[in-house]
Amino acid sequence: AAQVAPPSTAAPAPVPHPDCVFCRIIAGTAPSRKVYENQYVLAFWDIRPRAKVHLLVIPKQHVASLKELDDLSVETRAALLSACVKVARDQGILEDGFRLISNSGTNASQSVFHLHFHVVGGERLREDAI
Ligand code: IU
Repeated sequence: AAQVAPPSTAAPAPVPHPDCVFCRIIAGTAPSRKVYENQYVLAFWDIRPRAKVHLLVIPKQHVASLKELDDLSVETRAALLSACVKVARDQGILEDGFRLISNSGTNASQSVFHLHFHVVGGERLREDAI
């Protein structure tokens, strides 16, 4: 019988964006404290944590911000949100409550232009913090 390859479920290899620090973290050429990774996303500690738990969840495929969300595959979009909840649960901050933030663009003071979600908790957060 002819051999038929099973349909591929692998995500396409991420295309690194030149001079993007988060693309370097994904490539392993810049350091980070990783907590979770799958074929679509990576989660790691924010280098300057502003709460007891402060993680970043990013897509492996480079897009600058939520403005470009539709450039990501539907699998990646789903994986991003699921990973945010998973890392919150793994850090033990799901029950007491946590915050999920993505600064997008100038008015939000976005500083790294690779889409990322801040997963913040582990303590009582001020209303105007993070
Ligand atoms: P912002 O939402 O774009 O303002 O957040 C960028 C975050 O990336 C900020 O909290 C930094 O501390 C964090 N960060 C990091 O974790 N590792 C890095 O190498 C760099 C920034 I540059």
